[in-house]
Amino acid sequence: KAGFSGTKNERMFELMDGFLKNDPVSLQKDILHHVEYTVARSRFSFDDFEAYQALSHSVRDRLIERWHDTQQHFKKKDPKRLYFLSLEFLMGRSLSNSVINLGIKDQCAEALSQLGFEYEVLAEQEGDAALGNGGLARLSACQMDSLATLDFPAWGYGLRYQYGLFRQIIIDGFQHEQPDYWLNFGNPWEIERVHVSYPVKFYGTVKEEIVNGKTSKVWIPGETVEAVAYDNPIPGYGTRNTINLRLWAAKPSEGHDIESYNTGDYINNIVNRQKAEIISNVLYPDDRSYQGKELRLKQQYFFVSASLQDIIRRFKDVHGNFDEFPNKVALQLNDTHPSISVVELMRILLDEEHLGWKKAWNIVRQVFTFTTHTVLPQALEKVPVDLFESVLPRHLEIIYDINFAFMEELKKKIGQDYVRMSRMSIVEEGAVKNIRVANLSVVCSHTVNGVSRAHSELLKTRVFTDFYELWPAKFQYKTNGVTQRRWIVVSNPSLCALISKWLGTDSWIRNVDYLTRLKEHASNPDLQHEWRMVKKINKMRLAEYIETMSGVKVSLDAMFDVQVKRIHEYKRQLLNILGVIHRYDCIKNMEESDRRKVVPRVCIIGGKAPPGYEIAKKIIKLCHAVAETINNDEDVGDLLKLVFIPDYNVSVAELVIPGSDLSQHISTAGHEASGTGSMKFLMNGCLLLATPDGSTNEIIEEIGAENMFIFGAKINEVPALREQESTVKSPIQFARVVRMVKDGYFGYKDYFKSLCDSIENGKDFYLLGSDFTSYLEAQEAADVAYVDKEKWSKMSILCTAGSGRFSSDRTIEDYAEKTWGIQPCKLPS
Ligand code: GPK
Repeated sequence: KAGFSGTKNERMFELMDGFLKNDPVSLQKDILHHVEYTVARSRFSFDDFEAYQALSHSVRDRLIERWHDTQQHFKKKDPKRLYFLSLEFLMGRSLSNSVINLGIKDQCAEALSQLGFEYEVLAEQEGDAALGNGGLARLSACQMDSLATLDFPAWGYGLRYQYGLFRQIIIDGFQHEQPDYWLNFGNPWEIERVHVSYPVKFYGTVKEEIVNGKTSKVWIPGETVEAVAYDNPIPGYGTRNTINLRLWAAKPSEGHDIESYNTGDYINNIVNRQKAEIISNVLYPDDRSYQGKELRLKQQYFFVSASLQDIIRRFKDVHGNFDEFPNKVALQLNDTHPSISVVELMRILLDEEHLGWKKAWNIVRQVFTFTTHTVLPQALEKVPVDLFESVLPRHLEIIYDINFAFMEELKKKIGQDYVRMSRMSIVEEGAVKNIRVANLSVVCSHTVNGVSRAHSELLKTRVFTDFYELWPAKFQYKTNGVTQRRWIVVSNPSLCALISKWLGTDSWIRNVDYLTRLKEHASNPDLQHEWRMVKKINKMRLAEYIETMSGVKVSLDAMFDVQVKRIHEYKRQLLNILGVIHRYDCIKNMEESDRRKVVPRVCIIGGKAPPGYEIAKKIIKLCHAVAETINNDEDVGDLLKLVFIPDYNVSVAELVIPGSDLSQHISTAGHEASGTGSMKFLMNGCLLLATPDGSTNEIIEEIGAENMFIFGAKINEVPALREQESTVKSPIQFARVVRMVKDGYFGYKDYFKSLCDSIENGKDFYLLGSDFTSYLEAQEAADVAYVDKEKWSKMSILCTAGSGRFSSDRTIEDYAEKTWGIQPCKLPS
C-alpha cells in the first residue's frame, strides 16, 4: 500500500484532499491532461476542436464534483423532490453556460490565451443539443437552470434521442431536412451510467393470478427493452448545487429471448436485438400534431417507465412503505407527453406493490401536476384504443377502471348529464375509439397549470370548461419565464457588463428584481449612449453572420426587425412577409425625394417548418422568393432587405436576439399560449411589435403599451371577427399584396396559389386580412420611434428594466410554492 498504514477512507482523502482548483494554471494543466489522455492528441499539436474537447472535459470534471456533492446532500436530507418529466429538452450548447454558472469564464479565457487559443472560438466549436422542437422544449431547459440556481431538489427526466431536431437546409429557397446526428463527435456533457438500467416491457397479455389469497393481474410482456441512463449535470449559478438531467437510451435487453438463440439463426437474432434501439432513435419533429403513431407511444412509455422505476427505487432506499410517497415526490407532467406515467404508477402500486385500488389511487392523485402548453385542439393528444391495447394491454385496463371511477364520481356531482359525461370521459367513443390523454392528465393531476394568465382563461372558458366547473381549485397558471443566465449573461456579455456597471452590482443575475432599478437611468444620456454602443456591437456580429449565411450585406444603420420561431400559420410569418411586400411596393412607387425619408430596415425571418406541414413550407419559399426580388432591386438598395436565417436553433438565437432592434410576436390573438421568445428579446432591450396574445398582455402590464407597438384584434374579438370574415372585405392594401404573389410577381405562381387561397376572403382563419391595417400602422409607429434615437434608447432600456418578471426564476419559485410544495435544499458552501 505504498507505505500507507491508515484506513481506506483516510488513504482516499490523502490522495484526493480537495476540489479541483480554478486558477488559470490549474485549468491549463487540466486542459493539457485531457488533450493527452482523453482526446489522445499530442499537447504540442492540437486544433480548436480538440482544445474545445479538452476544455469541456476539464469543465465537466468540475461539474461532476458538485454534482456528486449535491446528490449526496439530497440523499442525506431526503427532502421532497421534484421530478420534471418531459419528452423534450432544448439545451443548446453546454460549455458557455457551464463556465458562466461555475463562475470560471475569465479564468478559462486566460488559461486558453496563454496556450494560444481563444475562448470564444472554442465555445463556437460545440454543436447544439437539440432534443426538442421549440418553445416547450426550451422552456424545460430554462426551468432546469432555474431549479438548479434556486437550489431546489429536482431531477429532469427525458429521452436521449440519437437524432435531435432535423437540421434545416435551404436549397433554391425550399426547406430540406437533414438528420441531426449530434453524437457524432462525442458528447462530453453526459455521463453514461451502464449500471443504471431498467427493463421496460411492451405488448403481450394480462393474466390473473392469486397472490396471498387475492387475485392480482400479471402482465406477460411480448418484448422487453433495456433503458440505460445518461446523466447530464445542470449547474446552478452562484451556488454549488448541480442537479441532474437523466436521459434514457434504449438498448437490447440482456437475458431476454435466450430461447431464440438456440434456433441457430445467430446473426439474425443479433440484428433483431438491435431493433430495440429504435425507440430512442429520433425526436418527432411535428410539434402540436400527433397521429397516433406506435413508435411515439412506445417512446412515451419507455421514458416514463424507466423514470418511475428509478424514482421508486430511490424512494424505497429510504422508506419501507408508500405512506410518505406524496410527501417526498412531486411528478410534473410537461404537457400530455409523459401522461402515461399516471397509469404506470397505478399499475406499479396495484400489481407490483399490491396496494388496494383506493390506496393507490389516493397516492396517484396527490403526486401529479400537469402543465399544458397550447389551446390548439389538434395538439391535444389522442391515442387509438386498439393501439393502446396492443402496446400496453394492462394500462388500457387500468385506464378503463380510472374512467369508470371518474364517471361514477361525476354522476354523483352532476347527475345523469350524459352529454357532458361523454365530453369529459377519458375514452372517446366513435368510429375509432380513442384515449384522450389531456382528460386523463386533468383527472389524475391535483393541479393543472396554464402558461400565462390569458392561456389559463382560455383553458377555463374553452378547452377544459367542464373540468373547470367541476374542480375550479385545480386550475392555476404560472406565466412562463426564461433564464437571464443564458439569455443575457451567456449570449450578450457586453450588455451584461453594462447592466452590472450601472446597477453597481451583478446581483440581478440571481435576483432579477434588481433589473427594475435600470428604470431610474432610462433617460440618462450617458447610459443611452453606452446602450447604443452595445447594440451596435451585437448588430455587427449579426450582420457578419447574415453575410456569411445568405450573402446579403446589410447596413448597420437600418432597423433590424426580427421574427424567429417555428413556422406555423397561427404565428403568422405570412403576415410579416406580406407587410414586407407592402413596404417594398410603397418604396417602388415613391418619388425619389420621398425615399430619403424612409427608415431603412433589415427584415429577418428564421424558423423551421414541421416536415409534413405543406403551408408552412410554402411560407419559407415565399420568404426566399420575395427576398430575391427585393434584395436585388437597385431602386431599393439599403432601404429594405429581407433575409431568411437558415437552421434557427438555440445557438443561432443567442446571436440573433441581442442584435435585434425590433422583434415580432404577431400570432392571431388567442392562439399563442404564452410565447417565450418575446421575453428573451425584452431582456436584450429589443422593442416588441406584438398582438395582445399569451404573455404579451403581461408584458404590456409591466412596461406599458406606450413602450411597445401593439396591434390587431384582441382575444375576445377573434371569434366574432371569424364569423364575419366572409362578409367583410379585406383592406385594399392587403388585397393588393396578395394579388402580387398570386400574379407571379415573385415567381412560382402555381406553387403559391394554395398559400394565397388559405388567406382569401372567407378562408382567412387566422385573420391576416382583418389585422393587416393595424399591423401596418404599428410598423409605421416603429419607424417613427426609431428615428428619435433618445426615445428609442429609453424604450429599449425600459424593456430590459421591465423584463425581471419574465425570468424563469420567478416561474419556478411560484411552481415550488403553489404547485409542487418543495423547498430549497442548498449545499453548504
Ligand atoms: C406548445 F403545444 C405546444 C407544443 O407542442 N410545442 C410548443 O413549443 C409552446 N408549445 C407554445 O406554443 C408557446 O406559446 C409556449 O410559450 C411554449 O410552448 C412554452 O410553454
